[in-house]
Amino acid sequence: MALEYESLNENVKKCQYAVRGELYLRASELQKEGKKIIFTNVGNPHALGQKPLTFPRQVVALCQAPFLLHDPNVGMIFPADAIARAKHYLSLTSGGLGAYSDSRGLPGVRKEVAEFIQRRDGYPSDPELIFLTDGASKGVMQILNCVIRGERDGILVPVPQYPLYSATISLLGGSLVPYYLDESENWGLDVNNLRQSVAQARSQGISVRAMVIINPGNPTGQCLSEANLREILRFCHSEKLVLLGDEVYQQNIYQDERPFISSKKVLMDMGSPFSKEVQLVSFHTVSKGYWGECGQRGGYFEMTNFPPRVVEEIYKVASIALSPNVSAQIFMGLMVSPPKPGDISYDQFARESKGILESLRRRAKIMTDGFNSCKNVVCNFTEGAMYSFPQIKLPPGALQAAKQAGKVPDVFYCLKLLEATGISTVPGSGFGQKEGVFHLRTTILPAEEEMPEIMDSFKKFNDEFMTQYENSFGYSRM
Ligand code: DCS
Repeated sequence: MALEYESLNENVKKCQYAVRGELYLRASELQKEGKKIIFTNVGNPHALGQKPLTFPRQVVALCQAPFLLHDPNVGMIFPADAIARAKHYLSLTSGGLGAYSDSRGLPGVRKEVAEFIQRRDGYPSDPELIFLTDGASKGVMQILNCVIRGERDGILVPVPQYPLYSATISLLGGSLVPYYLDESENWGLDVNNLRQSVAQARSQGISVRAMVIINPGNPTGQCLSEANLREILRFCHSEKLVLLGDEVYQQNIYQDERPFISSKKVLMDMGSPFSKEVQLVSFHTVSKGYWGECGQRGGYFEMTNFPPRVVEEIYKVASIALSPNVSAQIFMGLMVSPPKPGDISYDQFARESKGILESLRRRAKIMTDGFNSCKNVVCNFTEGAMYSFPQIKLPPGALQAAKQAGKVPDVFYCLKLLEATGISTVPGSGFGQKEGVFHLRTTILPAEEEMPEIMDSFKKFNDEFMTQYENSFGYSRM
């Protein structure tokens, strides 16, 4: 039978991914018609003008074109430490970047990742339990694939969440068990809510097997405290849940009260029995932080407290795809072992990375302040990650108009915003919402110098929108 829409895998049809959904498609159409679009729907820093860090690109360029290493002029174009590093990475491969690696990634790079984790957390890390992946996404998919056996297997996922989780769970035919983050508590996580979510899922015959945390949060931007992480780990221990710690934004921190602390470190600090029993998978990427190398597709995951036979099976699953991208593995190696003080490239690397992070910190503030100055909009401060997630309090007139247009209210608002200003956002419903509450997500990535103008144009649109729809009914819900 031919593959028709009707005969597609139902799980594929059910699966939704709003980050590239209706808003994105309409924005692409408008762009083709010649309208200037500000794409803030995807956390894709280089697409919004962020320059690549010089050192890693020099190293990977040399790895891609190894004949340059034999050119007598190579030392005039590339610094000696980049040349040495390229030779080092090529020596770890079995035939350069054109050869498959082991399906877990190059052993030498996995060792560098393990050393990074050990330096970061102060606890040993075993390269045999680290798998390199094509971006964190592929790692998340591999692990969920191993966990989900059918629709009665549930995964606890924060709401709002990044739709990689909801989409993959749908695709694999599992059940998403939501737990709600508390917006009025700066998107904090209340363990009592978790208990309720699990109890409710169990009463429906669902066996809850794993829990996802995103720290720092996407789309919510909060940084979890050490105490909160401890509670979560204790909860996973008592409920026998695998914790999936999505820590892809660990370099993106914009406040000083709560620096990033990894789930692995907190778990190890808790000591026995937790440190020996809680099963944890931690994910990281080269796509975020001050690297923003989304197109390179580099990531890793580290497994803690998994029996060797399970690790073997996950290895088998990874082997079906033969090998993660080898150039991406080198980016990962470079990210976890960047130039050190005293290296020729250190000053430039430190200057570039500091410049990006400081600008992101300023942009986080400009955005939050901008949103909070708008009528019927409230926004928690972006403590970390790359997004702002303002709540939009839509008046009844707007809800009515959205209904007439056959749109979900936040989609209606975001489409109007796009048409009026060219700002392409993602409606909050794409990340999950409480009933009757509306948000949008925007990245904090537009160029800093363009930020005031973008926020002015947002404010102008929003305030006019609110006035129009409040007046259309003569009253406001607020
Ligand atoms: N986890 C989270 C929480 C993410 O936000 C993303 C990407 C990923 C994993 C996957 O990243 P990589 O596969 O590139 O490593 N975030 C998307 C987003 O919300 N906007 O842009 C991409």
